[in-house]
Amino acid sequence: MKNELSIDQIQKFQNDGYVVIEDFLSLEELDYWREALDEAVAKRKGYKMPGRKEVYGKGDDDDKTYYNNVFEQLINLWQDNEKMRAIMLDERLGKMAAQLSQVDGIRIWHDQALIKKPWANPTSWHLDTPYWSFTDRRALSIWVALDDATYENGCLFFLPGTNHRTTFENPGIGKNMGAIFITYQDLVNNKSVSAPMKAGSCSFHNGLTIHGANANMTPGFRRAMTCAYMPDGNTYNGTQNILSDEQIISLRVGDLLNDEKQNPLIYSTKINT
Ligand SMILES: O=C(O)CCC(=O)C(=O)O
Repeated sequence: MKNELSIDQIQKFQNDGYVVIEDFLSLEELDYWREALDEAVAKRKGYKMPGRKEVYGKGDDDDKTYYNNVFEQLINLWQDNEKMRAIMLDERLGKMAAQLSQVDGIRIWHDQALIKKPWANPTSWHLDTPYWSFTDRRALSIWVALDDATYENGCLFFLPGTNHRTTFENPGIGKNMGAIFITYQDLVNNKSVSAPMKAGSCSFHNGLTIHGANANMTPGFRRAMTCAYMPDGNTYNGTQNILSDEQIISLRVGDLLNDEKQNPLIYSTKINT
C-alpha cells in the first residue's frame, strides 16, 4: 500500500479538497479488497446497513427507483465481515486521513461499497458532510477503485477548491445533475476535473468538496470501496444518518461521538506515536 504521503499531496488536498493516489494498492491487496467486497456484499442480501434497509438522509429523492440506480450502496460492511474489518481498521488509512485533514485523531464514520451497476445513473454533484451526524469542515473520505473507473463507466469528478466555499447546505443526490448550483450560484462557472483511475488507485476528498460521477454507459460494473472519516472529538448534531433508532434515543445534541463499536478510533497521534 502506498500509504506515505508527500508534502505536495497534503498541500494539494488542503488547497483543492481532493487528491488522487495512483496504484495505491498492490495487485495482491487489490485481490484481497475485491474478495472482501464480494463476500461482504453476498452476506448482506440487499440490506444497506447491518439490519436496516434504508439510510436516513440518503435516497431522499422522491423517486427511489432513480436513486437506487445511481449505485448499489452498502454501508458498514466492516461491522459484519472480518476481511473488511481488517481493511477498514488499518491504522495506515487512519494516519493518511489524519495527515490530509490535519487532525490528531480519526474515527470511522462509515464505510460504503458504491457499485455502479451496468447502465447506472450518474451521481449528481453533491457534498457529503451535510448528510452526517456531526458538523466538521475537515471530515473526508477515501474512494478506492476496485475496477478501472473510466469516463465510460462512471469515474469521479471534482470541483477543486470548493471545499473552502461551500456551507452545509446540500440539495443531495437527485435527478437534477446540477441542482447544487441552485444553492451555490457563485460556483456555477468553476471548472471540473475528472478522476479516472485504474483499479487499485484511490482518491481522498473533503466532504465539502463538490463532487459527482458519470453514468455507467457500459454493460460492466464499476465497483468502489469507500470510507468516510470523522475527526476525533466531534459531537452529535441531531442528524440521524447511519445511527440506529436506539442510539438516537440515548444521544443528546452535543454528546461526544466516541462509541468504539460504531465509530472506532483508527488513528491518533496520542496512541500511535
Ligand atoms: O461513487 C460515486 O458514484 C460517488 C462517490 C461519492 O460521492 C463519495 O464517495 O462521496
